[in-house]
Amino acid sequence: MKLYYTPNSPYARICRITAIEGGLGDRLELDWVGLRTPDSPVVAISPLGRVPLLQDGDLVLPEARHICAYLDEKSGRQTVARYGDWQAVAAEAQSLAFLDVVTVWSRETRRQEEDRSAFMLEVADIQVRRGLAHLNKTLEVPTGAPPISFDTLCIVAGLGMMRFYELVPDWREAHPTLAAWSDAYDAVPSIAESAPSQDALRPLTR
Ligand SMILES: N[C@@H](CCC(=O)N[C@@H](CS)C(=O)NCC(=O)O)C(=O)O
Repeated sequence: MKLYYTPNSPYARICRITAIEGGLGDRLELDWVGLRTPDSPVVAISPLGRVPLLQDGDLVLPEARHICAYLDEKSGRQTVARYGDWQAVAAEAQSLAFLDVVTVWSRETRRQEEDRSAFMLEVADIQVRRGLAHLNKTLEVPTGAPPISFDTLCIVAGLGMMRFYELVPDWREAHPTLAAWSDAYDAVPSIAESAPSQDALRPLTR
């Protein structure tokens, strides 16, 4: 199995952590690809050229949630909420939406200054701060090993991006429960080793 990824993609990060936690780290070949480059190997098999993208034989599977469900099938674990368990699906969808709005915000900040939309920056700021307040109110700090699920990994990846791009500088003081929750997860080796890094940062291009 091969995962096309970029090191700072939060969606790919979720897949990488899920593979490691499922004991599939050795079976998953990682291929760091360029984005928005016509010669990217991803474009040849998936027209929009996005990551994460999993290839296993003739299967070419986009979307982090589907990839994690596929990895679950291989590992025998369940990290993705099962359709039917609608409360879990709803919680997962909220967490994914949090990651999505953090991603939108971080992308906007990475554009050339003259291309940035003040409106989009303001909307994303409001949404992310609402998301933080919701998470601070609803999450419980794990007492033992933090449960790894697609739901919790969306929050981990969203907070990781938010911190990396310094989007909400006072978030820890404003949301102490969430900060303690985040510290517990950041101590998990697969999460620590997959954190976004300056070395992997690339400018956004068309
Ligand atoms: N909904 C997708 C989101 C994937 C996504 O946004 N990938 C970004 C990298 S983080 C990408 O490939 N962007 C390519 C582009 O913007 O051209 C998922 O869950 O996998």
